Amino acid sequence: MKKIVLISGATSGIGEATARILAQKDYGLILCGRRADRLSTLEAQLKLQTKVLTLNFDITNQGDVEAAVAQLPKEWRNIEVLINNAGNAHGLGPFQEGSLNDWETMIDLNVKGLLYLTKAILPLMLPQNKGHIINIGSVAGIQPYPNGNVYCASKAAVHSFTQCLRMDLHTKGIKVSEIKPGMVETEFSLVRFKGDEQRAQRVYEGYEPLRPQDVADLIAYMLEAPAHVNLADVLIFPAAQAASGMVHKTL
Ligand code: 8X3
Repeated sequence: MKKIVLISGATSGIGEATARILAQKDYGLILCGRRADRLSTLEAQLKLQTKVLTLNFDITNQGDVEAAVAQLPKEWRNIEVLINNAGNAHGLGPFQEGSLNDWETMIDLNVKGLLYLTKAILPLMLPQNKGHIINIGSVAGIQPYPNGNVYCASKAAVHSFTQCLRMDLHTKGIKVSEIKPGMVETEFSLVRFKGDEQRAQRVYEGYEPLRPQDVADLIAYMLEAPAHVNLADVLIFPAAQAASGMVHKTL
């Protein structure tokens, strides 16, 4: 096995696609997620290609994050790559009509969860004097859009934090990168619109959105770049997209 990679939010979308591509490339995979059934299915499939360990915990609970990392067996502790992928949007509407519960969920998951996991993994990475942390942000973090309020703010926090973390770690041999995807067809809109399939589908109609595999390919490329190269900050759009909310649809 080439390197040990830990992926949060590995049970669907970009996280799952990344696990599948890195398994083909012989990385050892620690797959994290809340959906135990999906984790075991993925583990059973990917075990045919590489070494896999699954960790089933809630990233928004700091105690659970610490406990999950503390219980890693010795042979899995040399984590070289952390992919902070877990994150979601909940709701899309004017701030004044927003739900406190949705805001808490996004801040807890997109911001605090990412911080908890990074804090827990760094003590394993720092003694190696090498490593790579890839945070999955969003174009929403640099180009906020109407009704995106708290989601955009949470991704702006990821963007700002990633830049600071790169400064804090650049003397420690640890690369820090951010990927900011535009429109990617995953469960993202289904979650954002609380299971409303028609509304979610409309987001991806009339153009070819990115697939989770497109972002996973980028992650693999970033990991396989020469040691002296860091793709520090990458915006990735489908060809039909020019900016947040600006997609050329042919409907
Ligand atoms: C996903 C892209 O534009 O829907 O973060 O926020 S967007």
